[in-house]
Amino acid sequence: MTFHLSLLAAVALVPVIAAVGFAAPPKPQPPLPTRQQLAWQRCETIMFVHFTVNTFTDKEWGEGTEDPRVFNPVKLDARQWARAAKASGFKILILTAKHHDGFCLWPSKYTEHSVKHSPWRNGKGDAVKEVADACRAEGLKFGIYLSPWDRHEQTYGDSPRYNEHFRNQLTELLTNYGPIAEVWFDGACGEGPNGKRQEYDWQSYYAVIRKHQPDALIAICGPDIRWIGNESGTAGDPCWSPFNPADGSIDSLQHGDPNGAVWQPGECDVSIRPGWFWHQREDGQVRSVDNLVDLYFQSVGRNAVLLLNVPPNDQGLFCDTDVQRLRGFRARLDDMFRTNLAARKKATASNTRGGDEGFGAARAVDNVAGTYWATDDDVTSGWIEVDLGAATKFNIASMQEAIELGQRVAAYHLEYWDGSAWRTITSGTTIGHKKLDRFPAVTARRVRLVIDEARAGPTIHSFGLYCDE
Ligand code: FUL
Repeated sequence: MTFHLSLLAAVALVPVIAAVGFAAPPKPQPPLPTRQQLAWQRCETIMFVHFTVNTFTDKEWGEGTEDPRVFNPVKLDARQWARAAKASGFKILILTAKHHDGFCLWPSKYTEHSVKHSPWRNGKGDAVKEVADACRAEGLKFGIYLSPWDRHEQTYGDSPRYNEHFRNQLTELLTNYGPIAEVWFDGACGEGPNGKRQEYDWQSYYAVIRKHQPDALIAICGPDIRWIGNESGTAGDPCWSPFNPADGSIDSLQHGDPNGAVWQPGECDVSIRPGWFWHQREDGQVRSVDNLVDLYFQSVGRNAVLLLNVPPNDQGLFCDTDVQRLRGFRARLDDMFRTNLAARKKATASNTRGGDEGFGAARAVDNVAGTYWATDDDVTSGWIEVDLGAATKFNIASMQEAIELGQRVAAYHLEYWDGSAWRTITSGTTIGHKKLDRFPAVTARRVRLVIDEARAGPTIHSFGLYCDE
């Protein structure tokens, strides 16, 4: 009996399968992100923390001759930093373990120029450990900035010896402080006391990282994440994650390269204040909430990651103003993106992969991880239309590609039906992980995201409409 029923069911299903079809997913379009790059991109906002002797000497670049005794952040509370980062939606915190002045925030075995000769915690302190622990306690990932340029270290300029010194310090940081999500290498380089210019052995540094922290991403002077080409928090438009590392031009850093063979997404580093380090005179120059929101749109909203620096003061605390602005920033974003007006609304498409609703337009508005609208392989342009059910006002659009299959879209526009014709609202180039557009409010019931050009059939993970008033 059971057998007959299931046979019947199977027979009944045959025509349905034939009519609708179960399509295979689209072939990935290389280059592709690694699992670690994908997780990193989804973090969206990362906090940078610049802290060293400069915090006490009012400098941006220390000379390397600073007396370690100037370092005395008597109220240092890394939990305060981590709480502020967490509460404002940051997912990773990157600390300057050593800046260009060479002063180490941890008691390195390889130098005397560190916290161990400071009065802070009677020379028994380890700021890297306190920050790493605080991050973990708050559920943040931890990253390190380690400046290759070291204006204190005597072996600097004696290339093989300094490279070994640098690898030793890197090893300390990578083996004593738990998982490291990101290692940030600045490219600054100078002459050592011997009058010679240091030649960094990058490949050997990378090997140390891969050995001890295979999940860590190596940023800027490294293969995994590219610098966006400025320190103003603005990605290019277009902004491709495919990249051609042989082309180091600012233009290519800004925009990436649709024909690039390597997946190297952009990171926008910028400070909440004019300087990277805390200066009392800049206490009144903390970015406003609106300005921070603009940064978010220009970085995360253009397929990059925002790396926002918040410098602790000479007490070892984030200033109240900075904390309030961070809170305001997150509150604004939460308000803006609270209600997706397109969510689970009726959606149709110009083409659906194999006629399979598993790749239908509804997947772009279902708010489910891992689903997306996809077209047949030979179809590289087309649209999805959302019927909002009633005339609805909106002024922000959010689009996301399923970048695990590669970045594809090169040009798109948004349009609405005004009762007699389709009218363009806004147009753009790349989408990638996330593209955000703001425009004068439109009130409409039917809205289309039109993909005008793509490197392969588009795969749209999400399409959202919001009203920010
Ligand atoms: C630069 C450094 O010289 C600045 O001091 C800062 O650390 C910034 C993030 O990178 O190149």
